[in-house]
Amino acid sequence: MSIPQELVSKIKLLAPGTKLRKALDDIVLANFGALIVFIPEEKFKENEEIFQAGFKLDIPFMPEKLYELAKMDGAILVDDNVTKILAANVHLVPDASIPTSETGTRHRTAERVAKQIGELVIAVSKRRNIISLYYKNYRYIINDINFLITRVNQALNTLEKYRQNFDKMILNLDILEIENRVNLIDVVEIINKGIEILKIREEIDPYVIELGVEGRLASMQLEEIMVDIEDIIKNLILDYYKEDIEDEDVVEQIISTLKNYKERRPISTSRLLGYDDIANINQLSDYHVQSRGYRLLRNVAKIPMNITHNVVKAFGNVFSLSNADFSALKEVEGIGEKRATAIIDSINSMRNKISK
Ligand code: 3AT
Ligand code: 3AT
Ligand code: MN
Repeated sequence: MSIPQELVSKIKLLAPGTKLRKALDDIVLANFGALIVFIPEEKFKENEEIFQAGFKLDIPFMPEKLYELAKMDGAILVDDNVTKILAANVHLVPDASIPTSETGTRHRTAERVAKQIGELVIAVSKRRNIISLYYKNYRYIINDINFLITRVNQALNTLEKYRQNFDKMILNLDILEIENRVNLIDVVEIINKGIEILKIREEIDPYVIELGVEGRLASMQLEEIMVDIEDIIKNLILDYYKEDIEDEDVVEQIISTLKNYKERRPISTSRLLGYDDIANINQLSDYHVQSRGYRLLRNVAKIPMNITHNVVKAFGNVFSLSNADFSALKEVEGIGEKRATAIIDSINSMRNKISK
């Protein structure tokens, strides 16, 4: 489940820690119920047929005021930046032909108004104590904080284990690359694991956003677990794609295709990498491949992309790069004393892993 960006930005408006959320939580606690439309001031004036009766206000938005106004019948209108309360006790008359799947009149009205004017409408149910958000054609029920925290922590635990695994696989690949013993299966399995990690992250992102200030710690942990992972996957694709590619769009395309697969099987991933001739998993296990060196040069030695391209062109693969001497490296355009040293150090540190 991935939530569209335009909806995410609305969910953020009422995340814990915001004044709006404070008011909504108080309304839920007091068992009032509410119907709140968020709308630019001009649009409110232009749509008299939808916003009938009630009384106009022009007061700064404060949680206490919203709470007091929720005691009244009808809808409350707030400007779309949540800075002003525009009106209260308003009778909403949306186009009745707009379809709605809700039952109560408050929720039916909220859904119709959101669809008709394309703005955010929030309904707080008096009977069920839930906050529903309607925006354009979207409908989203705000989750209970405890549920969110549990869900996010579970995902963080899974991600942490996956990342540890991923790092072990990378360490193993380092050794195989230096010894020139990489088979396609090794590469495909790491890429698939990495994509798995990216997907879990995308799934919990909306929950972390919905948690607002309560999600700060989780969000920091998330960043730490995810560090460099997308770059490593991209460089692995540049390293092992069947033909030379420099085009980052091609790489992005492969990543997004892989993400869209329900499950990632080794053969389909190897096909995406351009190896059309492989028919079964056994072939993958003894299909020898060589890295071009993007991952070593970019992730380990921290060489900029344009210069990395030059180095890859000069040496062709990691194995010959690992046997290059200092002076050969310095002949490459963009490689001076410092970068040559960084490359040699990176190769040596990979070699050291083998002896350990
Ligand atoms: P329930 O306990 O949910 O039945 P309630 O207390 O939540 O009732 P009210 O008694 O205020 O809600 O209103 C009952 C119904 O009257 C709900 C709605 O169909 C209609 N109604 C009330 N106020 C308005 C209004 N301003 N505009 C349109 N319909 C309204
Ligand atoms: P609850 O879950 O009971 O809170 P509901 O969707 O069942 O909501 P109701 O019919 O019980 O809705 O109506 C509850 C209140 O919603 C009544 C009124 O204050 C408000 N309301 C309903 N329809 C409208 C409307 N068209 N415009 C303004 N306020 C409305
Ligand atoms: Mn009701």
